[in-house]
Amino acid sequence: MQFEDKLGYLADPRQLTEALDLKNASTDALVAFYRDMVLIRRTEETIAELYTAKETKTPVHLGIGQEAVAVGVSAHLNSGDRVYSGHRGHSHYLALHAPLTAILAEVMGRATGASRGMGGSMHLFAPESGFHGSVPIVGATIPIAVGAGLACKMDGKGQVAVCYFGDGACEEGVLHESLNFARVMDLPVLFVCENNLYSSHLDIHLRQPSNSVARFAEAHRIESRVIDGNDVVAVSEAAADLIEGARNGGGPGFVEAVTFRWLGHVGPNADIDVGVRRSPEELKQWKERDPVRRLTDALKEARGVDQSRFAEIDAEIETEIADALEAARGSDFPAGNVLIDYVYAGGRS
Ligand SMILES: Cc1ncc(C[n+]2csc(CCOP(=O)(O)OP(=O)(O)O)c2C)c(N)n1
Ligand SMILES: [Mg+2]
Repeated sequence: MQFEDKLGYLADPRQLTEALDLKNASTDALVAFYRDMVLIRRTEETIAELYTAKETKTPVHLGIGQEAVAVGVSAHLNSGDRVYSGHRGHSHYLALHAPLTAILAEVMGRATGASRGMGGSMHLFAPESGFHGSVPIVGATIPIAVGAGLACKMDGKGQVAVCYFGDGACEEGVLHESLNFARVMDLPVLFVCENNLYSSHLDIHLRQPSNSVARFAEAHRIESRVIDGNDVVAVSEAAADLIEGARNGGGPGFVEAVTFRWLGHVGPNADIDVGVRRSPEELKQWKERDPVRRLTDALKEARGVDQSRFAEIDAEIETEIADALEAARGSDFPAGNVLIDYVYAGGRS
């Protein structure tokens, strides 16, 4: 079989390493993107440290290197919109400014966690921030987001549902059923695929006849954008267009954001020893496409933002994380007798 390299330069980490083209985005909005991306990265680095120190009570799937996707999409969401995610969902939760203490407490198994300390990293929940849940079953939240899209349409208030998933989820039948239903019913759903070219340890070229997944959207007549997922401006532009269309009755949209995770499938190691083709060279090249560094380079060069502004934000984030960590560590573990209280809606009785 001939493998189709449809992504070309988007999947070649030696390309797109230069400063971003900031287009006409405002400097304030771009600095806010920087802040959100650094908050996500530093929180995930903190979670990695907690994991290594055996302070976590859960496996952790880290998305360091992929921060631009969630930040670019979330910039266009309003209160009342509903976001769903999967096993690698920290960035999707944090980009909505969902509570920092609750995510740290959750991975540490504490009662103040986002799922009361009983779910772990892959069961985050913060509906007051628009995050309606993540679950580890690959593809499982996609139809739930479509159901939320149906509810948004029935409510008629111009709200949208967003579902984040990986390239691996395109190998689940439910994605295709969901795309079809969303199209046929013209539902306001944004499907966001973080195509990091790997599912667990398996390179996409060993799993698919093509490295681009937007063809599945095309098959269902859903408008799609295939973009550099490490370019927060490109993500923001694509999301803005498709979300606006969905709010105005145009039906679903699909973003294929091409990106790469710097760490391994699960845990804080790099997985360069277990992967097929995931070599130290490839990883080093992908780090050259760092979404944070490309944004700061552009803000310095094109907008004259001083390094001291970034340093100030970094310091604020360090304090924010330290405070959240202290609060999480100070929280109790859930009492053993509450274990089945939340299995069924309405509680035990
Ligand atoms: C239905 C199902 N099959 C298999 C798994 C095991 N599994 C967990 S994550 C994962 C890989 C998913 O890859 P992708 O969707 O590309 O997301 P990424 O990890 O790259 O972010 C697999 C196979 C699972 N959790 N659920
Ligand atoms: Mg993947």
